[in-house]
Amino acid sequence: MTKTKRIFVSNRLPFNISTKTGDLQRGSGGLVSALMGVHLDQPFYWLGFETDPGVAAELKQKAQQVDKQLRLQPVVINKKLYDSYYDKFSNDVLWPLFHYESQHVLFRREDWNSYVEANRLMADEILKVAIETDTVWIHDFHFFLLPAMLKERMPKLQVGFFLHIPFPSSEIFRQLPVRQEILAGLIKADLIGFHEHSYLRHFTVSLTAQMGIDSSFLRAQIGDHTLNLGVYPISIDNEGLKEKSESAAVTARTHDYENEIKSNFLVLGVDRLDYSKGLELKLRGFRRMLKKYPDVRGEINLLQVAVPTRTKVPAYMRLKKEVDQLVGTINGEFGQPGYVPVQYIFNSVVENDLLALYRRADSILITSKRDGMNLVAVEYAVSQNLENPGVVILSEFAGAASLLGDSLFINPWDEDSIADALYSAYKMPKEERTSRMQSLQEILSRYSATEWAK
Ligand code: GDG
Repeated sequence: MTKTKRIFVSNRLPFNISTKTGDLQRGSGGLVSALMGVHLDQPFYWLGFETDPGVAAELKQKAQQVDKQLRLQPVVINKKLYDSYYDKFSNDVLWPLFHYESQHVLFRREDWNSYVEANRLMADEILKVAIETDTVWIHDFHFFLLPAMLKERMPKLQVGFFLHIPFPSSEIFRQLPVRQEILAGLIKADLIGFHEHSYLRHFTVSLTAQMGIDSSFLRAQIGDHTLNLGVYPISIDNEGLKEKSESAAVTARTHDYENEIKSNFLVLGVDRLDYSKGLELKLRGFRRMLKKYPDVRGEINLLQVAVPTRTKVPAYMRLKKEVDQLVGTINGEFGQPGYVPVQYIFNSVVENDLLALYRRADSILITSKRDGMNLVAVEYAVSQNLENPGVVILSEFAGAASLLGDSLFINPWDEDSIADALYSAYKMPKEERTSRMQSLQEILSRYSATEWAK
């Protein structure tokens, strides 16, 4: 008898081939951080797109070096189709709309056609490796149409779908010209998971408004098909991350940073340079703090790691320019010899450096305008040393806010809210920092990527 297997599907595979060394290299981003933390005790397939056939062949061959259970299945897609389905429809329509940034939406019918075609290509490839008793787990907004495409041809296949970004209010969702087509594709899944209750609620309202389908909070009966719905906040490999952050290599790096980064109170920011992450709001809030609380000048520094993303897209270029200017303005206005308030890195850092920065920083500042979850907040909390922990300052618009109740919450649109939270974090007595962090770590110890996946 053929063994039942699990099949993961995401836009890209979790690895690529380094152009410098030719080695397998882990991809970045929240989805990879979470999914690579899932430990499964049986083989699983992972399908994702790759535009270069040579890289695809190499990926397949090298995959077992990292995990013997993992069977990477690169699906080769033509570059032109990929650009239209991914860069255009997924990233210029679905991403901004689902993050309440309608002004960035650029809908073109031909890109929608590419999205349908790319979903069909992925469905064909899944059906080459799947049998009826398998479970397919689809990740994210790139594949809203896959559940229906799979079920049509293999009705008994178990199909799960997890949305890594917010599901927007029905009033926003209805702006999408292909709103019904998207829902029709998605509702054929057996289970749809969201990070947060409000996303699920928005989804059920749209289901009623657009499709006339009523649902209880956790189930919709659509003819003879039962669609299950659930809230499953994503997590990471907490134990693994904790261990790494206490390792000798990270401890040595943390000491380096303690000597190199001169600051009495270091606030850290780690975000992709995406408009959803609110970097410009973060800088305005930081500037407000320096104005409103003169005693912090010379004391508090912000170190912002801004990871480049979609650098050739005009909206992202404009954002970069605005951020560059704000950094210059703040440093010009409040800098002194020996005190540069904002240090800004437009690059990514390697994992050990990131963990050392988490350990070195006195606070993490997250100002997302909208964020499905936000794993940086989770990672920061997990990596803290309880002997002298830092403070999590978190936007109320990040999904993580529902989980991390002992953070200091801010409304990123309110400069004073950011300024006041920073000042409170700076003044916070050690006992309060410790009790807040203890409670955050306690909550997070109950969540792991593997439990989430189960
Ligand atoms: C999407 C949703 C949701 C960042 N900079 C560096 C680096 N990172 C890693 C972090 C973290 C990940 O990237 C970022 O994850 P987030 O969750 O914060 O954000 P997105 O990438 O936008 O992820 C998000 C997530 O999916 C999962 O469902 O939470 O809401 O938008 O793991 O550590 N890693 C390294 N260097 C960096 O410079 N090594």
